[in-house]
Amino acid sequence: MINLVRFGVSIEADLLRGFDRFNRQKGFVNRSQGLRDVLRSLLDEDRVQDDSTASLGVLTLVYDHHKRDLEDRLTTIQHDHHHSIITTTHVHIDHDNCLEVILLRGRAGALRKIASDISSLKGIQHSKFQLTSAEHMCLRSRISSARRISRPASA
Ligand code: NI
Repeated sequence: MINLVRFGVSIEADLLRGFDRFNRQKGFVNRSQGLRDVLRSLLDEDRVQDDSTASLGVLTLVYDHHKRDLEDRLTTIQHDHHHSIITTTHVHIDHDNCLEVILLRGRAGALRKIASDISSLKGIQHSKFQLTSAEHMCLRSRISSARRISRPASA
């Protein structure tokens, strides 16, 4: 059972009006629900700042597939990091443009590096990377064991 705790908060009236507006837009039924959502997001953002945090990543890319060598380089990088990549979805948006969404699992620092290496490839028109902490999920042990398996047998 969830252990709920009540506490009092004093804030400026303007700030509270803004928070109430935010809650209405989000469809939250009360301030408690809105505050829990805001706190979870804030704590999650903070956790993934630590490079060692077990995390899930979503990398969204838009690019022109006619750009020389780009698809080859994208494929090579993804093969280099196949332990960290869960899946990749590719959509042909129109004659020229592609949307690719890459889902990743691993330590926050390693995923940031992979996302940065991919996003900085010449020809990528748009990229967005989102990280979510997986520390509280069973994925934490799977990420740890994946790291163990990836070590050379002689080590
Ligand atoms: Ni395509």
